[in-house]
Amino acid sequence: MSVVTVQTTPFEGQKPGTSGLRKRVKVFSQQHYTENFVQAILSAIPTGAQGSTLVVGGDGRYFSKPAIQSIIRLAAGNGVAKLIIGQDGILSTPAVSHLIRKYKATGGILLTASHNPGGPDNDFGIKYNMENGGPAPESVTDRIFESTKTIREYRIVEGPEVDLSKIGSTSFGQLQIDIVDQVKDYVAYLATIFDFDLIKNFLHSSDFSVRFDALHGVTGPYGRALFVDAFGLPESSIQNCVPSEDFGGGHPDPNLTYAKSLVDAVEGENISFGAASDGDGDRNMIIGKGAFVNPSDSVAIIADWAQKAIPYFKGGIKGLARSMPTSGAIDRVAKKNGYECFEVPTGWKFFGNLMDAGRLSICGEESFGTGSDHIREKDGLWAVVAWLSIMAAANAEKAGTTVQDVLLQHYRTYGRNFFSRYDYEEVDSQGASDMVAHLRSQFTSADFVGTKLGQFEVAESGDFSYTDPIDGSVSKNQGLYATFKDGSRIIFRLSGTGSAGATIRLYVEKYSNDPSEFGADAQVGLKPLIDEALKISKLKEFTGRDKPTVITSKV
Ligand code: VG1
Ligand code: CO
Repeated sequence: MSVVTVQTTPFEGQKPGTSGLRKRVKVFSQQHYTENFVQAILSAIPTGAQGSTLVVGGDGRYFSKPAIQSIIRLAAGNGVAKLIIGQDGILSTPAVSHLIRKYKATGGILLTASHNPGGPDNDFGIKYNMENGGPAPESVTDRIFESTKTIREYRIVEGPEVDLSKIGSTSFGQLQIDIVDQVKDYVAYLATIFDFDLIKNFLHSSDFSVRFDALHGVTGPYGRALFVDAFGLPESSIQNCVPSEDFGGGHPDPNLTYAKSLVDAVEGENISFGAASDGDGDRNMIIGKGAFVNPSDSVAIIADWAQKAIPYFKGGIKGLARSMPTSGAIDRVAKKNGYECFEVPTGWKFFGNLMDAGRLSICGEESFGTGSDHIREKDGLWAVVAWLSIMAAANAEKAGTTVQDVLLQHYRTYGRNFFSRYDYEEVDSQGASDMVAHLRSQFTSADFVGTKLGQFEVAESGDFSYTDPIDGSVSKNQGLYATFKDGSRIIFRLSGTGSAGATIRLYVEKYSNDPSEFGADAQVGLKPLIDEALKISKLKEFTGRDKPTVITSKV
């Protein structure tokens, strides 16, 4: 087997977004397209591809199999020493992060478009993670992008397809390939973070019932290993737990719109606790009967209970963090407990440096992403087990405590940050960028401060810019924000994970410490703010849309 150099020409638009490169399968399956991008990744590995060890796996979506065979040929052609691949090419995003760290690999290649639908007419994605297990920082993704613009050739070793279905070691020319169990290492690791026996006892000694929905994504086998095998719950505690290449034709995004069958089951069957995760297993949604845990509240509540309820944090909390659009609920927990708290741009890659520097333990994003420094990705099942730990601890203090009780108890201590996000998906790109330009000129103008949008007086506004406190790198244009005198806030930004057209995200937040409002529907209190945001943005004029496709808030 010898190295063959293949001539190619660059493709436009291979720029990694918030979390890797995401495009339609039809785009990835063009001749040379996937190979060009993977070669660009291998060329951008800071310590070089030669002699490296890479973890490879993904959510098993359509096109994963041919992509992995390409990666094997390219890895061999670039002198990679070893690939660690999940059986059948399947590994959740958190599991890849864990394996990179556990086996001290050079990095990892993740094959997923996360919460985007899969199948021949839908999305595929490729992302590179570093030796700390976290998504590549912008310095590396920029290098990848530069290389895709000038690429003229890639190097492969030709050979027969590698059978990924059998666990064990095999080789492809000089390249060693280890096919590993998808769930074992990850679930064993979670068992060191949480007290599985305590959770199990709680679930068996109360009438607290659980339903986990994998939305046909990668967490199916992980969910079964946890809920059925480890916690001894019945089959009926899990649903949609057989991964499928097109997620059963659904949208593997755990929110109230796309996880509706879980919401209906929890309400209709009187289930105490419902949870779902996304296609690649890094997101989570937590609900209770009659209760929706807003992700911005979720991370604040986990941070508040962590030392008491989760053994991993017994020794203390190093610091907290959230992405900029995420509500300030976690800031309040940090303030009360004297923890450092960071505000970073959207995307998990910005948390890694803080964790590596020992300044961050728990962090989250409003987009159903929650996690800690146990790995360097957000972790859906970690969040679910964290919540079960909280429920066990809360019930030990007072039997019969519900998810809704935990929420209200938190609001009584800290007040409530009402939060909602409106998504306008696949709008016309030109209209979206014109709208952003229109908003930028207002939000970045010095005259804007002090003006009034209805009842709201602008206190501060701008385009969010972040300077990493560890390495000093600067990320600009991360979202247009306006904060008002009463503490409320609106934010507009364009999504960096879509694959067609543009997606506009509008985030709104308002704080209240009036207990009579704590039980209210988020939409009602936020309405005046949303109306003003829509008015100043001229969203309807620019995009023709008068309704969002997804709303994140209470049912
Ligand atoms: C979205 C979310 C962001 C998240 C990213 C990746 O990005 O807003 O918070 O980190 O998806 O999530 P954007 O640019 O579309 O707003 V997923 O589960 O890849 O992995
Ligand atoms: Co995801």
